[in-house]
Amino acid sequence: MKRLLCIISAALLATCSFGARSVPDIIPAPKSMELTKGSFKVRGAAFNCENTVDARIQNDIMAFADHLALISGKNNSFTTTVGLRANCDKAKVSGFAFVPEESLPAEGYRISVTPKAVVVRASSRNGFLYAIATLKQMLPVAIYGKEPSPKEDWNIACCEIVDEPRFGYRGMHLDCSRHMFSVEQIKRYLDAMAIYKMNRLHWHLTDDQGWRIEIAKYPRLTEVGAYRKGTQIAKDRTSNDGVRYGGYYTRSQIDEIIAYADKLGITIVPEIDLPGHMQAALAAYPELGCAGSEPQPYEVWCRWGISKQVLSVGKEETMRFLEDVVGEVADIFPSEYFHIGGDECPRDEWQKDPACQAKIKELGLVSDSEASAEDRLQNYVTNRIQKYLSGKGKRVIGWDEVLKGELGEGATVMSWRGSKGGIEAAKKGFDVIMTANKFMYFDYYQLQDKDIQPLAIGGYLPFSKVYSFDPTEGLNASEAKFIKGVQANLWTEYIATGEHLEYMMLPRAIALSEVQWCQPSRKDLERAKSSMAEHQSRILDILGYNYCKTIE
Ligand code: TNX
Repeated sequence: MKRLLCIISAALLATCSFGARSVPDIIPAPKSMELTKGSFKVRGAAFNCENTVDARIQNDIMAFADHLALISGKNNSFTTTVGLRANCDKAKVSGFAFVPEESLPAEGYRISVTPKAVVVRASSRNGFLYAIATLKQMLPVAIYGKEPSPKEDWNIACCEIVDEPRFGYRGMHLDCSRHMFSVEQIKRYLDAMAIYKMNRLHWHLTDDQGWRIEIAKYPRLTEVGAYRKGTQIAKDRTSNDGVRYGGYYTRSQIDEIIAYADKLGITIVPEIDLPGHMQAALAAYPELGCAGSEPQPYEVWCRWGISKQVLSVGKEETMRFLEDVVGEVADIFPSEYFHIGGDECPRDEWQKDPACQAKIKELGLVSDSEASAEDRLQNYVTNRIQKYLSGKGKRVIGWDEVLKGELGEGATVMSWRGSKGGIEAAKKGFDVIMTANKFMYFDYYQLQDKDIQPLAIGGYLPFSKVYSFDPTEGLNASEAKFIKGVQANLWTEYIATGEHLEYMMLPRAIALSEVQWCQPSRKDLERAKSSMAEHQSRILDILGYNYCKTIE
């Protein structure tokens, strides 16, 4: 009963107010928000921007002003002004005022709304973008659409917002190997991320079941490696639907996606998964494998699971191939981070492969209680690729398997087999991104009743469990500093369409955003759920996202 009353009063607060929504309902919740008296009339308000603000940011602000004008049905002028900042400090401005404030943290911002002005301060482009994202959640949801809606309530409540993220790396991952998604679909994925202030898309571009990025030096990777003869049907690993499946992203499509993401303040982190998960590459270049000289022993895999067919990293030719590939990919993506995979590389073939065994001997690698000689052979690969990429100014990320044995200084560990690997890495002084599968695997079911959901890989990961994730659990304050970010992963073995992809992403990505952005003291599951029911669902509806309507 008490809870019901709470919900009713929250709903009343959210709707019947003096003009504007009296308590702005924003996800992820800002660090602090204090309501003051009155409201600001947005319709027709002038936009002013300090002239020293970067031209690119000015364009972002102008685009927001134009869109607001279109939807609210009244023009918003845009002017750049000298000395605007000093006037803001003296409260001598009216309309919207965007001013730089270097003392604010990276990606942080402040918004001060009075009946006369909305003053927005930030120290970086992303800070301004997040301020705009927050303002949009304070406006009628029509702002997310394309239709002029002048009749809406174009006022925002007066308030003081001070905001900054808890973690600098706030990611979503997307597997485009098992199934491919169109450029348009990836843009929609990015759009949803941007609403919730995420800043990294980890793009899984290669795996056993398909190679999805053109590499000039190795054309067969896409000519051969991008296509499989068929796909297993549902969970039956012996089945094959017999339908050829595949494709890849051309260089210009990749550039288009990078640019689109960048406009939203999102950096794309490419992944080339090595030295396992390489069966598609082996189908294209069998000489890089451990299978010897049999005629074409490989095919792009048509099943899900962990393939035993891995690269023969004992051959110098294979290492050069890897360096060429990651080198070319590194030149395409501006991201400082480069993901080199490293997960699930079975040792079966390496134990028998003469080239790998010769390399183990040459390097003097031995098995001990900590790691096997083959584990150390993977260290050799990881270290070599890391060195190669750092020569190109890149920092590598690896799945937590890379921690076994000796990991090179400066690598970042992505903890997926629970938080264990991340905790171990942080204690050793490595940077960590938490993607613990029990909390962050969006390929799991999100409702208890499996029959009412599309087939999923397994597991049970409802909205509330995502929300409950504590990325620094088990760490003291100085160790917790190594946790640089949080990400959810979307593996797509059982997800073949854009609609299904959105269903798996949403609304769980909304829960994720508060794990990434909010300090624990700001988190409140009941608030997030009611925001979902009252507000976020309407944003998703107007944008036409397919999302899971039930929240558990
Ligand atoms: C494990 S997470 C994998 C993926 C699968 C996923 C399915 C990780 C680094 N490797 O190859 O798609 O499980 O949940």
